[in-house]
Amino acid sequence: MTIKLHCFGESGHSYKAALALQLSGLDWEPVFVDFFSGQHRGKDYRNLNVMAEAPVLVDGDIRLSQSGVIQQYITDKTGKFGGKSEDKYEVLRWVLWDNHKLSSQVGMTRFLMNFLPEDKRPQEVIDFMQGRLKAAFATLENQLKGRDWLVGDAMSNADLTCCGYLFYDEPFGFDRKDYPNIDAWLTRISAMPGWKHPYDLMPGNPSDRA
Ligand SMILES: N[C@@H](CCC(=O)N[C@@H](CS)C(=O)NCC(=O)O)C(=O)O
Repeated sequence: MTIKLHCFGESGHSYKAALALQLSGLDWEPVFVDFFSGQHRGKDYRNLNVMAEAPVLVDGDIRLSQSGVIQQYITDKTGKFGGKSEDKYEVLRWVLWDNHKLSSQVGMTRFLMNFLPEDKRPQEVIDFMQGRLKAAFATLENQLKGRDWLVGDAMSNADLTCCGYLFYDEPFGFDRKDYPNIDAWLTRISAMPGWKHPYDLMPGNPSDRA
């Protein structure tokens, strides 16, 4: 049975799940969530996910939200991206760090800078968030010093979670040129067979609302 992922192109959190599905080789298809019309706040969507967030994975009777949980489900189903058994907690550490310090803050900053009407963009908040993000980018850059992958010697959910927002071109205070280790790592990920940019992997693109 084809796995369904409720998602949308602008969502880096969705991309973390979509990319793991895509690279795992599982049979899956995206289901568009019309986030910018508020679909995720509606009753039907809340019945799907009480947290009112994308992504949501549906595989038969199984329904999961939270990209990190979905990634773990894909690992349990395929044996891929979990890292060596002794690295299991290290992978989890990076997934939790990403959800707290990296993707959540990039997602918010990118939303404020790009998807809010120009006259509603709160510059003070954006400046504050960019300061926080600089620290997160530095953490990632340091971890990747002298290594190909965040944990162990192969791509794992640690990489699949942390890269989620960093392939997007909309400005959020990140320039790959400033972070050579992150830049090389993103190039390594995008060289994986089957890799696609978020806007090529999931429906929904800022140009749809232009
Ligand atoms: N930690 C969650 C974050 C999910 C999330 O915040 N998704 C955004 C879309 S990118 C969302 O649906 N936000 C709804 C809202 O904040 O109202 C995950 O990794 O799945």
